[in-house]
Amino acid sequence: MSETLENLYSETRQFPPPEELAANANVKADAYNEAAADRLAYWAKQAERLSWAKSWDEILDWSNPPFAKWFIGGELNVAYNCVDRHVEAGHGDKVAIHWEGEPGDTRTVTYADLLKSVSQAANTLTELGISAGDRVAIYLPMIPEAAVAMLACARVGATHSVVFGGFSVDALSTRIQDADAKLVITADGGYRRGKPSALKPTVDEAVAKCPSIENVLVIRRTGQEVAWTDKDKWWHETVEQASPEHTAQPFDSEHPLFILYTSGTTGKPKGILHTTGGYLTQTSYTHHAVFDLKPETDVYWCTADIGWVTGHSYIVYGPLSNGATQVMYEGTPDTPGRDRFWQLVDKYQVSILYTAPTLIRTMMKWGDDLPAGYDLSSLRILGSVGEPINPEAWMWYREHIGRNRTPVVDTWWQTETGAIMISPLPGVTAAKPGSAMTPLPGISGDVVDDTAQSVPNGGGGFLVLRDPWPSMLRTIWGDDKRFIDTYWSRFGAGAGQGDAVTASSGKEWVYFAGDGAKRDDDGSIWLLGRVDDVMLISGHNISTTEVESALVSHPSVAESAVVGATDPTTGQAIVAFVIPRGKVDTAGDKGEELTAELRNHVAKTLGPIAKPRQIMLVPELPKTRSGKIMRRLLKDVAEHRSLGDVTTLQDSAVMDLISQGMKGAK
Ligand code: 6R9
Repeated sequence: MSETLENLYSETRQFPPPEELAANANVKADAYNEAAADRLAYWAKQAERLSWAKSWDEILDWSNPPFAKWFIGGELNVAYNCVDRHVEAGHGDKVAIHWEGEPGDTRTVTYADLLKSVSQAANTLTELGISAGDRVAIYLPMIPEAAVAMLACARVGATHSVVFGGFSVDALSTRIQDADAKLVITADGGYRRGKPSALKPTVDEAVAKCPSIENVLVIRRTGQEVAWTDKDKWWHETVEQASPEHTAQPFDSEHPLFILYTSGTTGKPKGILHTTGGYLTQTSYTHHAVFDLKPETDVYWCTADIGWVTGHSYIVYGPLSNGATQVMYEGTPDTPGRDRFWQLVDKYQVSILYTAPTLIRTMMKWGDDLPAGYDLSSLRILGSVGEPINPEAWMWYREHIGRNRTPVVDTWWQTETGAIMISPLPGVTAAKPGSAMTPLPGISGDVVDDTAQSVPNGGGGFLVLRDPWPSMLRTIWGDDKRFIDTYWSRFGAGAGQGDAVTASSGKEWVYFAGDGAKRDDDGSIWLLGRVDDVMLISGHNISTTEVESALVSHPSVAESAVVGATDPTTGQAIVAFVIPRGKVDTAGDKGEELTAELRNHVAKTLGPIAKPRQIMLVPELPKTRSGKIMRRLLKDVAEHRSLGDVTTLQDSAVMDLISQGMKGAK
């Protein structure tokens, strides 16, 4: 990619916060000034929201960049912060988790219940020989024990590595091996799409390839038959029989809390390492600031899976450290019906909803009538994460779910950043549909050109982060060099010098996020997708996001994915895959009429340069378990290649459907 990204899309709608929300917001506009005046003091103040067994001596040690240390000398226990302190403050009876199983069974878990389970699980971990610094793999469905298992690890100082339930034997075993884990916590299975889906057989096969595993703790969820080995122990025969007394020991602020693997498009998965004090400080603070959580009255629901970083930071650590009451749902959004989400919002009177653009666009496809049938008046803040949210999807979310009242916060961050970095503040920002707006107080995000110079307003380029932040990744597990190469060698002090760089080079270290972005005329930041996906059409750098947003702005389109396919005349040409909205008729000639109309619509919205060469109408798009579109597979289809790595695909049947449709096309 050369200096800039073409800036084709313009959006002028803007929505200031409701007055009452603004007046009572947890974080107000002065926070930006306060953080700008003294960034480290600002973070130290946020760290004080937590309970420390020993205070820190120094806020940030950046003497050995890019290896940061935060709150040096401080000691705390993460589980104590997420559970015990709320019980000690008299909130033991408060609901922590309203859990809803897919078949409709429910459990209500209070903070006192959570304390009991986490303490019991911590005692069992100790009995099984797990001590501080050991690694534990967690492979579970969305049941309360998933949070309990993570917190129990944190409580005894073990480093957890959560793997999406449903990932393959290969994915699970390579992650266990890379982290050299001693224990797996799993379940017989979980419910997905109306039926039990087994997990234990995958664990059995994986463990057979992983000699480091000494024990497997198995939760009974579905009651399916399971094979049994002498490493296996039932959770209900161990944890649930263990003593509920356990005193949490504090750990060093830089003690490893978890490893979470990100797949990326090439190479082996990267084990992103997060530590204790800085991570909890920023997840807790951002959850408080971005969702304006009022723990006494709000009911919060993040629809992510715990296998995704969003589940770590915004189901477990952020919300629980803030004493939130939240909803946790086991299953898929279309079981038993496509109204399940709205039924749950209505039933639990959810006030803060945090979900992904993929789900919002799916809901658009399913039609406006479904949410219209429910009382969604409890909602006061809506959040989005995972991909750029197209302006039309943002508008639909605000209108049909937020009933035109609620702020929408589009939150940009990554597994690597650990917590939200760029987002509106719901009581401060006049948000624009499709923009993540501005870095949070204490965060320095920037959009730069090839030479790491900030682009002017109206320009596009690469998203970077300039100063270390508390919840930043500390390294890639076992691979410091890859950590430097991947994130720190594109720009700034680390550029082109490999690991020979020293702090004395005088240049600033710049974190390369791998995302394209632009700054609009007011300076607001718009994310434009992964730089690997940027298309080069007749010498113009065009982002996939802008073309997709143009397509989604057409009333017949629910969702779209575009890729640049090799083309003899233009270098690359735009090929678009489009899912029509629910009621759109695409039978016979109607389909061709629609694609012709859509090609013209894009040309009219963005200019002729962005007109797709070809548009395919498809029933589904290939997505990861966290809902990100896998454009690389669509590119393989568009260029008539056999498919690359499909191990992280959510539903493998989708690619067959798309490839078949492609064969039928010219
Ligand atoms: C939290 C999470 C990180 C990548 C990131 C970017 C994309 C996430 C976004 C967004 C535009 C947003 N991304 N949030 N793009 N707007 N609000 O998703 O972590 O799974 O590691 O993915 O997701 O491309 O670089 P992770």
